[in-house]
Amino acid sequence: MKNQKSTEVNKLIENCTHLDRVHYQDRDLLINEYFKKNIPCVVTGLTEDWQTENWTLAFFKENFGDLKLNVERTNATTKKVESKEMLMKDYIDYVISNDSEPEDNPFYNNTDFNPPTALYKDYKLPEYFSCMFNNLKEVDTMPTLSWIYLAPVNSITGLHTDIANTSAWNLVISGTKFWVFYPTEQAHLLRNGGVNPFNPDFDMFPSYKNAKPMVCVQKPGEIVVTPGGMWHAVLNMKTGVSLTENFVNKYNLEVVQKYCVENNISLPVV
Ligand SMILES: O=C(O)CCC(=O)C(=O)O
Ligand SMILES: [Fe+2]
Repeated sequence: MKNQKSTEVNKLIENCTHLDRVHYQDRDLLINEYFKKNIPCVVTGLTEDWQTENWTLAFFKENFGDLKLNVERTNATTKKVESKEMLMKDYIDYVISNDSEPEDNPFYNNTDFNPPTALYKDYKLPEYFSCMFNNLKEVDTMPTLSWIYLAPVNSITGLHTDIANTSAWNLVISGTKFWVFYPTEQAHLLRNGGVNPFNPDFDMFPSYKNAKPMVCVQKPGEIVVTPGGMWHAVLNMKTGVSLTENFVNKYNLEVVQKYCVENNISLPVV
């Protein structure tokens, strides 16, 4: 990763607080000190008996190569989104060829690809990651709050909060992700997510100078947990595959319900 983003990322890695790592069996610690307090963290050790390490780019190309994917990229300055449809096999060829000559801002499938049902057996979630809407599955896919990302190096998911203030877990299967999180009391410094954390324009967003993000360099086997409503952004420092699910359960239901009431959304009855 040699571009203008890497200078900013190195600065953030050096100067910011890094997320804590907690073993998945430390359930009470996770729930009381992180989930209930809305603090992001990294869960370790959970995937040791999962089969997700078989989910390589070659595996997806071979088994799901003819699926259509939407891929997109956003121009960091103009905010213009460029999107297109590609067959999975062509997109994977693109991701692999990008690895030897990386683009600064490659296309990314971060809005598309729900895990096909056949892959559900490859991972097993603890109760604290369960989702009360899991039984609202579509016929051929996992719950639509679940996504697989096939990420080229340098690809980015810009600053956002997750859907309806749900929380999320995100496993890096291969590759490396860099995360920035802005604790809720700093949300006003981000001007509604307009700022680009990987190349901030301080003239346009002067209040951003006071932001003190928390950061994480996430490696294979590690799961980053994003609390509902928290602004965050991700840069893929290495090409790789990841799996994420958003969830609603007793530990975050209140935050999601509050969002739904404020935005006139009725939650499905389960
Ligand atoms: O891994 C990514 O690119 C994005 C992760 C994330 O924030 C999300 O899925 O909402
Ligand atoms: Fe997110």
